[in-house]
Amino acid sequence: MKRRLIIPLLAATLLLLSLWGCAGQTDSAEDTEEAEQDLIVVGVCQVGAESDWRVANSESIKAVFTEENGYELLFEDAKQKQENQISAIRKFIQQKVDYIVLMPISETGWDSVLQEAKDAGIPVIMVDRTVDVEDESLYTAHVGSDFEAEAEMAVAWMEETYGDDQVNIVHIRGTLDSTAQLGRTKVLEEAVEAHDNWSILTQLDGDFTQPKSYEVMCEYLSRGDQDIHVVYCENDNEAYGAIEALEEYGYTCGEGGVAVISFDATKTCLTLCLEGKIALAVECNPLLGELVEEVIQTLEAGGTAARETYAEERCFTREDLTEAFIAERAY
Ligand code: GYE
Repeated sequence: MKRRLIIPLLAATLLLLSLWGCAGQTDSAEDTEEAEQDLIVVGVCQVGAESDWRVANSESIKAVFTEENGYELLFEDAKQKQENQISAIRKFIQQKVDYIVLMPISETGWDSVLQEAKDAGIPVIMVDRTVDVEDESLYTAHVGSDFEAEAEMAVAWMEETYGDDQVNIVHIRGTLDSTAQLGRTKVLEEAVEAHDNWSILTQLDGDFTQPKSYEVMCEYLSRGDQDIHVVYCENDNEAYGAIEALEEYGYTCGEGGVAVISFDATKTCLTLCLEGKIALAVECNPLLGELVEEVIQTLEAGGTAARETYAEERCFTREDLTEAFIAERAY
């Protein structure tokens, strides 16, 4: 339901005009009507604030969906719980928002609540991750990243770096059943299958957070000396936790030591990459606000939004980076 916003400046001008005795010359009721603007009400259901990526993603959404841009933003932080996301969607339906934007924590378990949104006639736009539903018409569009393509960049780098040498990999997974985890894991596992000289020493669950990754990595390293070549972390914060644990246990990260691979490539990660502690940073662009707005504007104009919109992404090694480049990055 569109909300009416009276633009204060125009209202004040009308008041002044009437005080100056000009009101008789204009139809003030009509002008007031013209001074009103429809706000598009957008209910955003964010995963939480588990990573630097997530914080940048929320900021990008909040920067776009402002009253000045014609929106009323209802923002819910689900604190990394799917049940909170489901309750938030139900609340948005009751509030009769115009659009629901969902960053789904996991891929499964959405069919009924999305059906409720569909029955209420509210388009749902998936952002960042997506969902696995039987009826694809339960959501209108997806704006995010191609997580498999990201992981292919990491695999290509490993092929180029290690050639026929043995590669022992510690794999720290992100939140299980999230699109980012599924894509990044699938490509790695398939590549390990396809390379006789690659093996996964262990798979740990870091839940995309630094403390969890530090904890599981410490637990693994406490079992004794490991011959680790690569630690494949499914996001930056997991990489920070892993590095902390590795260094505590006497490993060197970088040149002549363990190669840490990270996804997101936020500023701190790029700085660690420039310092040599992170070998490869695969970019995952969190600045999705404007792309989401484009979808909403297309729908507002009666058009059909693209089913999938992927942000452009690349990867970085130390050689690609300078301090100035990192300083200029928006996230
Ligand atoms: O890589 C991670 C975040 O889904 C792309 O979630 C997102 C991932 C991102 O917590 O940092």
